Amino acid sequence: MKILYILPGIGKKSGERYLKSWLMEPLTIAVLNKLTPQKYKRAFLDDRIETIDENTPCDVVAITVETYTAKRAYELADRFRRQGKIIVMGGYHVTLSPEDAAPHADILITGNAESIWAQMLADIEKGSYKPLYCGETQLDYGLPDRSIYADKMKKYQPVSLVEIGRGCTRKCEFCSISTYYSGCYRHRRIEDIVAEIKTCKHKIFFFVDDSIFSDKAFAKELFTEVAKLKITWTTQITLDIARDDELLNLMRKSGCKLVLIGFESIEPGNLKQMNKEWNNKLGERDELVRRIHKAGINIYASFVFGFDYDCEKSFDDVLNFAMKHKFFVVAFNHLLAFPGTETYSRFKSEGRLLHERWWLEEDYNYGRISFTPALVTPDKLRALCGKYKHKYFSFGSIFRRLPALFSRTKSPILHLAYWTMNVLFHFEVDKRIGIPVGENLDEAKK
Ligand code: B12
Repeated sequence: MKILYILPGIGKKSGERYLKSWLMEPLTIAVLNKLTPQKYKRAFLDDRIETIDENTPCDVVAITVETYTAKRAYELADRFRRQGKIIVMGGYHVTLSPEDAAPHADILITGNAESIWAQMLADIEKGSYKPLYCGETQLDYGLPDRSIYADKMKKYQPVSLVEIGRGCTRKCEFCSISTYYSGCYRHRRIEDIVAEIKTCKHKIFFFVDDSIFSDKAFAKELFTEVAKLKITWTTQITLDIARDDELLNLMRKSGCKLVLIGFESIEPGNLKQMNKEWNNKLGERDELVRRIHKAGINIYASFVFGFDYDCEKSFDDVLNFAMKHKFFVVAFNHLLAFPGTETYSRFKSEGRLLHERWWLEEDYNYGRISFTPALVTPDKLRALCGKYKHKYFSFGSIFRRLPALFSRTKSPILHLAYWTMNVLFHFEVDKRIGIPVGENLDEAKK
C-alpha cells in the first residue's frame, strides 16, 4: 500500500511565486511519516512549491488541512477521489470543523495522529476502515522522519522547526489552539528533543509551541540542556515570562535571541473580551518589555485588530507603543473568526459573520474581513491593517529601529535576520494582501 501525503497551499497571485515567508519545512508531514509503519510505501507533494498530479501512483492520500488551506485541500481531495483513491484528512480545520471536511474525505482524523494513525492504516489494508478516528495527544513518537522532504529542503526557509510540546493552558477567545487542546499542555521527552536538535540541518531553530513555558519547571530543565548545544532559537511566549528572571536568563544562555509575543491588543476592553485580561494584570507592560530586551532577547510583537473596542486610534496607539520599544518586527493582522473558537460562536450568535463558511467563499482573499467589526467597517479595517504595516516596515522606520538593535545584540545572525525579515516584510505587505485563497496553485510557476 502506498500513501501520498499532501500539504495544500493557501493560494497565490497569478504569475507570482508562493509567499516566501510562509515556506517553512512541513514538520506535520515529518511526524506523520515517522508514525507510518515501515512496510508502507510513501511519497509527499508540497502544493506550495510543486504542481500536484492526481495521477500520482498511490492508494491513500493523506491531506493536512488548516482553515486557510481548506478550499484547496477539498479541491485536491475531490480530484484524487475521482481516481479511486482513499482520502484521509486531518489537522486543525478538520478537528475544529469536521462537518465541513466530511463531504470530501473517506476518513477524517480529529485531534493528534499518534494514537490512531497506524491502526487506521491497518484498517484500510483490511478493507474495514471507519469514517472517523479521534486521536489523543501523545508525544512519544521519538524523532520526526524528515527524509520524506529531504529533496525539497532548498525551497524552505533555512530554519529548523522542532516541537517541544503541544497545547496551551490559556483560553483566549479567538485561538484555535485552546479549543483543539482544551486548555491542556503536554510536552515531549527532553532526550528526544535534544537528539532531534542534533540531527537538524539548519542551526537556527523555531520551537513551534504556542506557549512553550506552560510548564515552567520542565522548561528550565530543558533549556539547561539546550544551552549545551550552542544553537540560536526563537519561539512564541507570553509576556508573564518577563517576571521570571531565572527563566529569562536561561533563555538567553541557551541561545534564545528572538521571541514572538502575542500582545493582540493594548486596549483593556479588548483584552477583557478575549479572556486575555491576565495580560493587563501582570503589571506595567512597558516594564516587562524592557526586561526582555535587557536580557538581550528581541521581540516579534504580534497585534490583532478588529476587536470590539478597536477604532482608527487603536492603530495609532499600537504603532506608538511598537515604535517606543522599537520591536524587531511586528504583525498587524486583522481578527479571524476560526471555526470552533468562541469568537466564531459569539459572532455567529450576534449575527456578525458575513459568511458562515468564509474560508470557502468565492473570491475570498487573504486580508478580507469576514465579520462586521463594532466600530469600523470591514473595508476600513482591512485598509488600516495594510496602512500601518506599511508604516512599520517603511525604510525610515527600519533605520530608526536600528540603534536599538545594536544596543540589544551583537549577534551577526540577528543582524542578518533583522534585515532579511524587515526587508522581506516591507515587500510582502502588498504581496500578501489580496492573495486569492485556493487559487492559481495549478500554475507551473510556484
Ligand atoms: C509553524 C507554524 C507556521 C509556519 C509555517 C509552517 C509550515 N509548515 O510551513 C508559519 C510561521 C509560516 C505559519 C504561517 C501561518 N500560520 Co501557522 N502555525 C505554525 C504552528 C506554530 C506549528 C505547526 C506545526 O508544525 N506543528 C507541529 C505538528 C507536528 O503538529 P500538527 O500540525 O498539529 O499535526 C498533528 C495533528 O494536528 C494531526 N494532523 C495534522 N495534519 C494531519 C493530517 C492527517 C492526514 C492526519 C491523519 C493528522 C494530521 O496529526 C499531527 C501529529 O499528531 C501552528 C500552531 C501549532 N502549535 O501547531 C500554527 C498554525 C497552524 N498556523 C495558523 C495560522 C492561522 C497561520 C497563518 C494563516 C497566519 C497568518 N495570519 O498569516 C499562516 C498561514 C501559512 C500557510 N498555511 O501557508 C493556525 C491555523 C488555525 C486554523 N484553524 O487553521 C495555527 C494553528 C496557529 C494558531 N494559534 O491558531 N505557521
